[in-house]
Amino acid sequence: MENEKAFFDKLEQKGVSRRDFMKYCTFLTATMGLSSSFVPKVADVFAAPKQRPPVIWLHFGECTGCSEAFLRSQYPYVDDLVLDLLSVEYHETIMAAAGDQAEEQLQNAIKKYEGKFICVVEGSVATNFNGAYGKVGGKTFLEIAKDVCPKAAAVIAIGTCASFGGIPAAKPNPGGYKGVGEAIGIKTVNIPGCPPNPVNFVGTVVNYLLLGKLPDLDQKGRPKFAYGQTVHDQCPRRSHFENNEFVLEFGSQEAQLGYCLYKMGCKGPDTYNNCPIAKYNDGTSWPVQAGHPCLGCSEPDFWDKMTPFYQSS
Ligand code: FSX
Ligand code: SF4
Ligand code: F3S
Repeated sequence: MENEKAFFDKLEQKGVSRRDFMKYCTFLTATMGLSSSFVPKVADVFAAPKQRPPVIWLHFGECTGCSEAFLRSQYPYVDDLVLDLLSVEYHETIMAAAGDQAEEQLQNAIKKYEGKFICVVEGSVATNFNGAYGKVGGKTFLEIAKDVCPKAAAVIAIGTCASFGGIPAAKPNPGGYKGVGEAIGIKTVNIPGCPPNPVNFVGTVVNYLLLGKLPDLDQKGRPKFAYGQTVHDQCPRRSHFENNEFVLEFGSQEAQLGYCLYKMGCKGPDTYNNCPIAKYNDGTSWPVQAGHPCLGCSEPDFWDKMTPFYQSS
């Protein structure tokens, strides 16, 4: 109870009211596909945490957009909330240590938390030429992945690169880049998107803390709560596509939503993701709402399969 008070005092100091926080928890609970009766329990995961799982966050071949998206989460305070919830032992982008000191920190964390830590992987792994196309601290991504991932309690691949190879794996892919699961032959929880929506990562972690297990996954290792339907299935411009009828009443809600972008190359019908519901940037918008066709950024091989982006398939 005392901790809970300290938690809300801390939020208030950041200018975040209890109401704002509950609003976020309601949004998160709905995204996770849980009924509204879970909202107080989801709030407790943050306000009265029972455990802080250790996390080792590895970076391989990528642009760091996934970390950026996560650290500039939905609401400005959510990154702090999640970082408080987890005990992040190693994360090259945000840790103070560098060079040998950072390497030492990684080895110590693996030793101390073997079998207990969550390994978050960002970026894909070069597999050709013994992994020579990607190194950190003199070791190949492949060596690091083989050393660290099998010692984790669970491996979460954040972003399309870590999940399926992503942009580094686009043709001709001389380095033989692959998603981490395929590269070293392990099962991973995949949160694709380039970058992924942070709420899908947070929902996965909260599911683990609240229910003691990882969320249900589809055949591609993606949490069903986020990737169970196509973008097109949930798109507010969809009626226009289905009826193929472009008669809009001036000023109507439909007119504000705009026409279907299928003929401009929208890949929403082939892309499994919850962008129309979860949206980005504080729930402000998402590609199709902003007038841009979906590129299919969360699908395997999207850079090869979905191009040319502005032509319908
Ligand atoms: Fe890949 Fe993430 Fe795209 Fe970038 O790190 S999913 S290139 S947004 O950032 O891995
Ligand atoms: Fe489907 Fe894209 Fe058209 Fe939306 S804009 S209805 S996702 S094809
Ligand atoms: Fe990506 Fe398409 Fe969503 S491009 S962000 S999956 S709308």
